[in-house]
Amino acid sequence: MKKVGIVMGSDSDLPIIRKATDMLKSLDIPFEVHVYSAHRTPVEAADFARNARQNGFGVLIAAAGMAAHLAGAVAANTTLPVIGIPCKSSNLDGLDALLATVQMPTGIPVATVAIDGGGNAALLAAQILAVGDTELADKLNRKRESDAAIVLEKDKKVFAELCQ
Ligand code: RP5
Repeated sequence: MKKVGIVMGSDSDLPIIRKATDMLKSLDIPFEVHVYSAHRTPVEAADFARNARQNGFGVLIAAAGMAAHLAGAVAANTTLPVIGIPCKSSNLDGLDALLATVQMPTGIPVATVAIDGGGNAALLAAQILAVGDTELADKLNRKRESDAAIVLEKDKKVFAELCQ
């Protein structure tokens, strides 16, 4: 299976990345994690993206806060799909990072998830890999079913408490 490549702008983004790595682990998807900044280590960030396809990655996740240019900088250097996670690391509550990540110019797309959306970034990466992997697609279908069962269990409890 192709690996998911994860880059974060700073180790202060780790709590968000852990949500992604936990999800990938639960789906048995191989991944690699790096701290590369679009601003502080631009050469390493670009090299990682340029070499990602030949290094066995199928999709990349880039997480950054504040002036969050990492996902865009990564996407500029690869035609692998890039998922951006805007991180809430400033007193603008992540809105700065959201706009910087999502507002990409035509030609260099970044699939942006919610602010701090590490779990969904991993699931979207899994869904991209599952396009060519029926075993992984089955696993994702089973996860959807078990997630739905949890919600329906909560529905029963709330109904019993408030309506019976
Ligand atoms: C961004 O600036 C990082 O992705 C991080 O979210 C934010 C703050 O970085 P630190 O100052 O904590 O290293 O580049």
